[in-house]
Amino acid sequence: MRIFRYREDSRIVLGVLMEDGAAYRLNAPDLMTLVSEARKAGVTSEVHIKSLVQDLSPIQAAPESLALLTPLDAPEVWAAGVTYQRSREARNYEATAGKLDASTFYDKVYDAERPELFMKSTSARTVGPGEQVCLRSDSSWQVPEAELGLVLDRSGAIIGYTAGNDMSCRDIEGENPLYLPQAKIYRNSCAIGPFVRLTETVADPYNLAIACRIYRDGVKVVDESANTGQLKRRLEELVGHLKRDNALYDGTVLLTGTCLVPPNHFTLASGDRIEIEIAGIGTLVNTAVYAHELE
Ligand code: DO4
Ligand code: MG
Repeated sequence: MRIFRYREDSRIVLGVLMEDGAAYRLNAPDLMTLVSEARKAGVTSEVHIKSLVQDLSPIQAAPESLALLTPLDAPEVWAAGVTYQRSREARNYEATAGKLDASTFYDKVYDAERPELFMKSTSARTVGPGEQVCLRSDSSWQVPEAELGLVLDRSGAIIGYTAGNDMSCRDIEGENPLYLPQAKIYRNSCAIGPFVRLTETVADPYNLAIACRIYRDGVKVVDESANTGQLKRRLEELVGHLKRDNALYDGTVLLTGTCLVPPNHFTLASGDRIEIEIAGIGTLVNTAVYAHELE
């Protein structure tokens, strides 16, 4: 069961896509309201939503044909780093190709008890499906990072899963790890969506195929795939560190790190179409442009 939002005229509408492919318009303002209604009723969100749609007629259009938005307004997006061997190798490569040999930081954090966690985005910097993500004008080595996103409530409970893009500047981070915030946080540097799949409807979050495809002028120039089974850490472990002596807000998203890095010679160009697909969760599509080109 997957929750989405779309724009209809000037209104934001909440929808649900059921396992049989039928989609319904929900009479609720947002995902977190549904979750708290379900808790009050003592049932799972899945059971609650099934009861809400039982007398409704499905939406005639396929969700993908609607004006999809971020599935929720995430007040904060956090991200984990170097949680996959592929990311560790990529960081070591970019750090040693730059001015500072910082490989030891990435190797250490991969094995350390404490994971790398960083503030990735605020709701104003986070875009949804079909929107433009930004390239930095001061970087010449930029990539999307395809990541499984956890949608959390204020207690750190995992409400659902979404697809995320942790846009990254490999040259800026590679020059000096202290530049991480500039390599990671800037205008439209994060995308999430289009769906949140409810936790109780995912059989095994450690067995989700993830793919990242990039098209330039209609030609596929990157086609990488991996699986969340390669994740070095448990999801609860990442959340446990995130909430330690920290305040979480309902709808916070935690991106769990990338298992997909384009080949080292690749950098994004303006106009590239980025597709991030997580099996059973959804496909997030965005176009990359420089900030001054934003529509
Ligand atoms: O260490 C830098 C960030 C790593 C990251 O974003 C990732 O592994 O996904
Ligand atoms: Mg990342």
